[in-house]
Order: sequence, then C-alpha cells, then structure tokens
Amino acid sequence: MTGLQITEAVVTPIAFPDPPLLNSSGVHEPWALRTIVELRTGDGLAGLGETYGDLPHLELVRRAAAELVGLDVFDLNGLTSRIATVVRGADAPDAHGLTGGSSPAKTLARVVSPFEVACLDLQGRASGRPVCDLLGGKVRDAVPYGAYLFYKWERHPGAEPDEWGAALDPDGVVEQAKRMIDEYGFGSIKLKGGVFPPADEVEAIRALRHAFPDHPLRLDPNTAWTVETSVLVAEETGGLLEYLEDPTPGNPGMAQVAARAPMPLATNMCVVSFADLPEAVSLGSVGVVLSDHHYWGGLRASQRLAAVCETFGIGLSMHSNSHLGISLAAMTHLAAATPTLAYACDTHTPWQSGVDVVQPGVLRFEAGAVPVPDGPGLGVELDRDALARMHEDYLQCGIRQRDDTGYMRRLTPGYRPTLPRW
Ligand code: GKR
Ligand code: MG
Repeated sequence: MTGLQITEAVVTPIAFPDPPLLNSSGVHEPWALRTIVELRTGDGLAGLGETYGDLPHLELVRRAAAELVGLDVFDLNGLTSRIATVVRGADAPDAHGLTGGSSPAKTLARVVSPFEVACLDLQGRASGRPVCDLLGGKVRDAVPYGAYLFYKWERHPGAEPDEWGAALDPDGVVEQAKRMIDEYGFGSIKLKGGVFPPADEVEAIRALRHAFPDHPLRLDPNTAWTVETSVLVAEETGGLLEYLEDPTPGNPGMAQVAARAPMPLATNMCVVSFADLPEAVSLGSVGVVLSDHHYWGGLRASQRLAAVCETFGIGLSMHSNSHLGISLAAMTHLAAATPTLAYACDTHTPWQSGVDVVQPGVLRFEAGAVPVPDGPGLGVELDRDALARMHEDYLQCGIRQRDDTGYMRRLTPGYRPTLPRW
C-alpha cells in the first residue's frame, strides 16, 4: 500500500441555509459557508475534508491544494510542510471572532486540517479501516452530543418563519430545548448566551433546570461579561452548570473568575492554539478546553491537545461552528478515539435543516449520540448532486465571509458588539 499518491485536489465552496441565531457578535446570516476538499488518488479512491468557507481561508485552501499533487497520503508530516510553504506568514482571522485570536500558526493549523482529514479518510479507505482505528481505536461505540440552544428570531427579515420559531425569553428557550431533545434525544444542554442582560440568561438557565432536572447545563456568553459580572453569574448559577464557557476575555480575566467560580470554566476563545496553553496552565484560567479539529490542526493535533490537557489536569470537550456531515463524521471518529473527551460534544447539526453534502443513512443520532461509522475511512460518501446544488447556492447567495456583526448592523444601524458588554 505504499505509494498511494494524490493525483488531484478539488476544492469546492458551498453554502447552506442558516437560521437567525444570535450571539455576542450579532446574528447568523441566511447562508452559512463551508469548503469541501476532495483528494483523489490514481487508483480511484477519494478522501474528504470540510472546513470554513470564508474567502481569505478559501484562497489559502486553494493555494495549499495546488501543492499536494504527488504527495503520499501517509506522509502527514510532508503534508504540513508543503502547506507551510504556501501559507507562511499568513494570518487569516476568523471573521466572527468567536474562536479566539488569530496567528500565523493558527492559520496554518486551519488550512492543514481539512487535508489531514482527507488523507486519513484515504488511509482508511485504502486499508479498509475506519478513521477511529487510525487514531488508536475507538473507546466508545457512539459519541454523545449536546443540545446547542440559541436565542433566535422567528425569521430572517423579509423571509418566512423557519421551522424553529422564535426563542427570545426563558419560555422560548425551554420550548426550543424540548423540541430538539424530542427529536435528537440529547442528554445535555448548552445555551449560547451573551445576547441579553446576564440576569435574563440566568433566568433561562433556571427555566431549563426546572424543565430538565437531570440534564447537565452549560452557558456560553462568548466573553460578553466583565470579570465582576462573570463572578456574580457564576455564583448565581452555582450548582446549576457543569461548566461556564468563556464568560470574560483573555486568560488573566478568566483566571480571576476561575478563582472565585464554583464550577469549572471552559473555553474555545482564550486557549485556541498550543501557544496559549502555557499561560492558561500557569494562571489556572480554564478547567476545560473545547477542542476543535478545524483550528487545532486536524485530528492528530487534537489528540496531542488531549494529551497536554490530561497532563495538566484540564478537562476536554468539543466545540462546533455551523458544519455539515463530513465534519460531523470527523468529529465523531476523533471523539470516539479520545478517551479523555468526557463531555458531550457541541454540534450545530440540528440547525442545518436536514441539508447535507453526504449521502443519508450513515450519520444519525440515537439517544443524543452518533454511532461511530464503521465503514472504511470516515465512512461517509459525498452526495454529488447536493454538492453541485450547494455550490450553486454559494455562487448565488452573495456572502463570501461570515459577518454576524455586519448583518446585525445592517438591520440595527449603530449596533456595536463591544466585548465585554455587561
Ligand atoms: O455559531 O454563533 C455561533 C457560535 O457562537 C460559534 O460561532 C462559536 O464559535 O459555538 C461557538 C462557541 O462555542 O463559542
Ligand atoms: Mg464557546
């Protein structure tokens, strides 16, 4: 099986409908963008990867793809060094700013990730083994995910109401949770906060606890609060939350909150690359890191993160942005093969309205968990008709970069998401 070489690397930007989900930066636009990567080999195999669709990132992904012809799909170190030569020094920040700061190292990690996943998919297809086997073997047969609740409007302005309806107060949030849990069976709940004054969001958490006495709960205001506000909220939600996610910006601020909070603090904003870990460890700013293979550099880099976290007694969970089935399959293989990933993972799947680029049937939720696909590689197949449709949607939708703030500002002139806000 040596000499399994890449003969073609195809990069396709796509778009899919996204509801008006609110966060501390603004509101989701009507279309979410993704980029699909296919690596083909001479013997007819193809490996899949999925990543962000924002234009600066897409351009780097295209440049990286052009460098990969001739690479052996088992040479993942070679993959990184080839990509490093084309993205050297580039710093393409996340447009929405909700996954922390950017750096050239993080940009490289974000570009490597979809190609590493596609190579692992190919390695699995070539060897007849699922990706989780290439990552050390699965320690769980199904990966638990959580209900990821958002405050949201009933509709995008000028559009028909979406299937979820509005959620702008505790009753709306509980209603959304009931519906999502009925449909998917999730056993834990995360509320995206940072939208309304903290007291209102604490009320929503209390309402969720009342409606779901046994579900672990999390609240994530994406750094919308000062240190003092964070401490007050942490005290008020003591005994209610399994963790409080990114209440305030930066490791020093998080450390001040952590010292007084009754629950662990989690993050996908102040620890977003290996360079952030020494400060976080020395300050004791976080109890849980949310990994995300899309910006940590792929599945193997995420496992390296797991090892560092274990060494320093930091828990591990998993973060999610709007994504499709290739990402869900990759997340599921990674989580299945990472023993210390003890929390239910985040997923945006319920918000994608059933639209996907992978053929239906393999990925499904059973009691809130996704059974690990057992076919070779990621175990999912591209739906070529859907890919073509979604590429057409990309061309038509006019959005080239996620911009939650700009969209909100167009609807609410003068909107300025200063963080921390409360
Ligand atoms: O999709 O609005 C969103 C989320 O807020 C996302 O962008 C965050 O990165 O879910 C993420 C989080 O946990 O912070
Ligand atoms: Mg978060």
